[in-house]
Amino acid sequence: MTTDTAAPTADTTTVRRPHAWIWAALAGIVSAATLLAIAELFAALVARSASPVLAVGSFIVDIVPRPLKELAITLFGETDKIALLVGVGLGAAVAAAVAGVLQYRFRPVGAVLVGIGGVLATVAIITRAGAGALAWLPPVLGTIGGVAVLILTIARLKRWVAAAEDRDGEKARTSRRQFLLLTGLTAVGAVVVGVGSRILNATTSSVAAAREALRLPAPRTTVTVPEGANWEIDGLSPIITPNGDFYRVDTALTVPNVDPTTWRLQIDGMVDTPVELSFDDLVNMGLNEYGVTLTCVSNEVGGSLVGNAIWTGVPIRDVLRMAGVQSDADMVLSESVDGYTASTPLSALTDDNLDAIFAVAMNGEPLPFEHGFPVRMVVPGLYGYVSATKWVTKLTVTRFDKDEAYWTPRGYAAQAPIKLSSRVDTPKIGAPVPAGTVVIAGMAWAQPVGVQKVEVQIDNGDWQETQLSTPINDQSWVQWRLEWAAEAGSHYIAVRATDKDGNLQIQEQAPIAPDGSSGWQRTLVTVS
Ligand SMILES: Nc1nc2c(c(=O)[nH]1)N[C@H]1C(S)=C(S)[C@@H](COP(=O)(O)O)O[C@H]1N2
Ligand SMILES: [Mo]
Repeated sequence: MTTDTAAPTADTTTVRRPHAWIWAALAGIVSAATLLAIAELFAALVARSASPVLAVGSFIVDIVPRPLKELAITLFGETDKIALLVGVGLGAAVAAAVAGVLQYRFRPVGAVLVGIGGVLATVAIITRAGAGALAWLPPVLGTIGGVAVLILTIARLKRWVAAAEDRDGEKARTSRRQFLLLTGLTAVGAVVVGVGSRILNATTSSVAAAREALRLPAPRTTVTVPEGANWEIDGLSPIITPNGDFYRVDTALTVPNVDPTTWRLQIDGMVDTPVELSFDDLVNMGLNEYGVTLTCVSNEVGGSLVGNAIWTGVPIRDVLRMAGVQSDADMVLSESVDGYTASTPLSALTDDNLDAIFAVAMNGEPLPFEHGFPVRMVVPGLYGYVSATKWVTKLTVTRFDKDEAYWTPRGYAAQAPIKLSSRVDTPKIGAPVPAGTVVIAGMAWAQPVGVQKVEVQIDNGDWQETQLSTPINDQSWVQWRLEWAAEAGSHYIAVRATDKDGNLQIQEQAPIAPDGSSGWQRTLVTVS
């Protein structure tokens, strides 16, 4: 757009005035890119958690109101985190472009704005849980670099514009070249350094090696999946959810890296003696296996935010006993390394008949990073957000009237038992099935008492009892199946479960907030 086509040096008519605002906006973006690149570089070197984009993203995760968060999850599904980061990036780019223009027009306003942005990012970084002592360094160095780039590039741009306005062709070309050279090289450098550092930061974690090397003591008791527990039916969920297929829900933008050799679990609050355990201390208390189905409060009727695994761990009650819980306490606030908290009724953790555990392994391997490595909680019968804290490092014994957890001020109940539920896995809505014998099958769960029966209703017919697979235990879901002589046409299939206490699944529909969805799933099947 500003190319002076093979212009003879003396011909002043070819000196064109640059599109200064566009170049200023670009310089602003390059300045922000420099800020981020320097910060990422030093984050990779001295403080891995000090990435400005991630810190600002995490800050946004924490402050966005619940309806927006739900919208984000429904719009973007499991990619909501990537969508958020892209959004943060685009927002930063627009702000940086504005800062560039302001610096050009009203010096030094743009530089001051970039400085303020850097300070805010620094605050977002150092106030996050788990921020190290050097966490301020990357964003501060980045901010200095970003401000310097903005001041220098805009100064060159001004020289270029001034020369063009003076119709001084020689000077205009020189200053133009100097501006483009500085801006271009800085841009390339920022992209190379920034992307390289982020990749370095994300891929060279010593924790991955620590997980590979981890050898856990053999569990003293194991869970065997009984004969008849798992039917292999097309479309039906397996009774044990493979780790790679297990749903993931958390507020962590990047998965926390926790080194088991430096990990500590602290128990304090309303206890006789605060306790601190290392990873070895914990596993040396003796490991057992437990089959437990985990469910998210955000699971809609018929949804897939539920999975079942064999967890290896240590009962939480044994650890609480070491600390000695005071009699007027009624809640345990568990906290993860990234500051997330959950409020669990004390009784759910101390009950001798319910095995709430600190889990260290999932389906026979150390916890995957996304599922809480090295230690997470698993509590039968409670939704994950009030019990299943991943990357757990601290328990505070307290009271519901004294403390609250992450989701409590964000529209979810402080206490939330999992609602008795059933779901149709096959046939799937929208996938036509041929007429004849069709197997209708799905899953049902009723922690902590177990599923007594599952019934299916086709169109407006009678409720028919289905066949249940052999349960692993009462804390694990079961499969159910029913053979159906399907005739051509559209049919509704409804399902409902009853637990072993005789409670029928709630028919009334409820949304996921504040304490979990309810309603009988009804799906439409086309038989051809
Ligand atoms: N540290 C941490 N732990 C957490 C959460 C979180 O956001 N951060 N989310 C909870 C929620 S809402 C659920 S449903 C379960 C999900 O566990 P999963 O991702 O292993 O399936 O983790 C729980 N533990
Ligand atoms: Mo959840």
